[in-house]
Amino acid sequence: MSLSNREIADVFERCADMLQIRGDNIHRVLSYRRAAESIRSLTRDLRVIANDGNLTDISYIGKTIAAKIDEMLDTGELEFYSKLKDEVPEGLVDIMCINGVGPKKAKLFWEQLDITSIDELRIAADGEKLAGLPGMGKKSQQKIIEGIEALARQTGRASIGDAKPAAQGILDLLLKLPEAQDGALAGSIRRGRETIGDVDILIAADESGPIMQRFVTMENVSRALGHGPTKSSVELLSGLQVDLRVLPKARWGTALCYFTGSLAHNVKMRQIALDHGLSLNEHALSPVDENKTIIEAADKILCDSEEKVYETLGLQYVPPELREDSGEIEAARAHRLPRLIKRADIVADLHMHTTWSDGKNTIREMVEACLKRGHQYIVITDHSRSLGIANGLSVERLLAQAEEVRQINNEMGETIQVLAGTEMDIKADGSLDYPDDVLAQLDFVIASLHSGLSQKRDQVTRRLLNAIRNPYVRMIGHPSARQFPNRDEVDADWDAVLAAAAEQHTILEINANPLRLDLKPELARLAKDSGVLLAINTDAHRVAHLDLMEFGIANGRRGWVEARHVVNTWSYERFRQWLHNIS
Ligand code: DGT
Ligand code: CA
Ligand code: CA
Ligand code: ZN
Repeated sequence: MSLSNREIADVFERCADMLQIRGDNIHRVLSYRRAAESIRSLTRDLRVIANDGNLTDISYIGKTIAAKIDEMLDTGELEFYSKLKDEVPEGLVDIMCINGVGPKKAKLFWEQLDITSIDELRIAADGEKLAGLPGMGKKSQQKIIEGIEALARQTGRASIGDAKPAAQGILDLLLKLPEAQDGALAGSIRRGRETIGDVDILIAADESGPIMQRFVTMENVSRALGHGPTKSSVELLSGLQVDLRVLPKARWGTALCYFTGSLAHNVKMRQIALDHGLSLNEHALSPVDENKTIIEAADKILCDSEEKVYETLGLQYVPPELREDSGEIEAARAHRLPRLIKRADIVADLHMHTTWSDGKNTIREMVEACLKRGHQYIVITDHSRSLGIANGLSVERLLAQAEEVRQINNEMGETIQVLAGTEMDIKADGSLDYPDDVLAQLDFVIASLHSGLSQKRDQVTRRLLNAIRNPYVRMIGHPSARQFPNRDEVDADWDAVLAAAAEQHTILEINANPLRLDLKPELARLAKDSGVLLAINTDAHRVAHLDLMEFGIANGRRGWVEARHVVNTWSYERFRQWLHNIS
């Protein structure tokens, strides 16, 4: 009966959709949307927070929403939601998931044709009933049919690991056209989100025709969803949707800002602009009168760079990964934004696998590849014995591997330091997979959860604390064990885990694999604020995975992480000293 954080967030999200269909004030709609987002990014169970009476400490949760959370936790239901459902059929929320159908159209179909589900909409479209509606036509009716088909093929949000290379490929292709003066990825990809709803690309050009033409006729397009002079959309064969906007270079700054988002960041930026007597949109900053109406006679301020937009509003430039309205605007105003970590700060990778367990390349191949990528030191960390499916190493094999690692390290001389380690399983019963006298023979020990992931909170917490407190464990790998798309993070008392990690100087990993990105940004931010050391590692199972580092960096940046919080930015000398001092 008791609802999870995710279920409560879903209810608020649906309330927002229904309020929007009903035509409620946008601020009211947004308040539910933001509450849902805020709940999704929580690191603690709502039940626990509610018991402490601290719900209103959560960002975007005021008294009204807090009372609704309490109601759902107590009864498993929400009267407000039930009443909304009496007023606005729930199926309309599903209809709004169709590309090109917003609240206005959903309402139109409902009021004019009594349509309350995607199936009914499909029947109406096939029967040519939509074309006659106000503002609709044969073309928009056909678009709806295609939208329904696309939705049926869609499998939710794409991983950034899939979406980003695809998006970059398209951007590179368009930038080769002579008309293209500049270009960038925008939207959630630019902000480095873990999953991507659709890809947003911007190109600066005076003449958009040839660019749009090239875009809708790319080889990997399954269908064009729209083709116009300023905006076109396509669906790729992979199912991924891509929006392209072409605009004049003089407006590049405002456009890139606007289409990078997030929506919540934009809303706040617009408010700040109004405080300066300006209206901000994708085209310009325009002077307004006291009624907030644009003064047509006044000169607009065009911004050809994002820097100029922020500067005009008296703000420090905000890196895209921070644009989530989670304190970045306040920090930018005080010129106190963090100096976020960059790829160039990383000089090591502390987590990778080889053919000794479930990796695809030998130790030597991994070492050579890391040398090529400029790493100063790395640790070879294959799986431990209880992980049979991953060909985990027995004690004998582990020690034999360590010997081979040291031999290769000698051969490499000063070019790169190769350390012998393990990714040891924290077993379901809470014990560790190797005894201490074995761990003592290794240079670096990771402990990770791979099984018993649905255990109760106190059980999982106890396992993590036991690993953190072991004198040989230096790092916890992918601490929450989440995996996209469908494995949720473990339920653990993160306050206790972070406190113990800080006290024991045990590193918590930010696993860079785009299917993990674990610690998640919110937890990484809490961790560094609690004095926990972090490391950003690829967990590579083959040479190509070593290039996934950029996703871990983006994830860290979303968690406000700086180079000084991350041990694999340290020189080898400093890292060696640190290992020496704590053992
Ligand atoms: P996604 O695609 O779900 O992963 O997330 P985004 O953030 O890429 O969202 P998307 O593609 O719908 O829109 C791209 C950006 O455009 C978004 O981050 C903010 C901006 N944007 C979209 N719609 C609106 C709007 O109605 N008002 C404002 N101010 N900005 C908007
Ligand atoms: Ca997008
Ligand atoms: Ca979009
Ligand atoms: Zn691993």
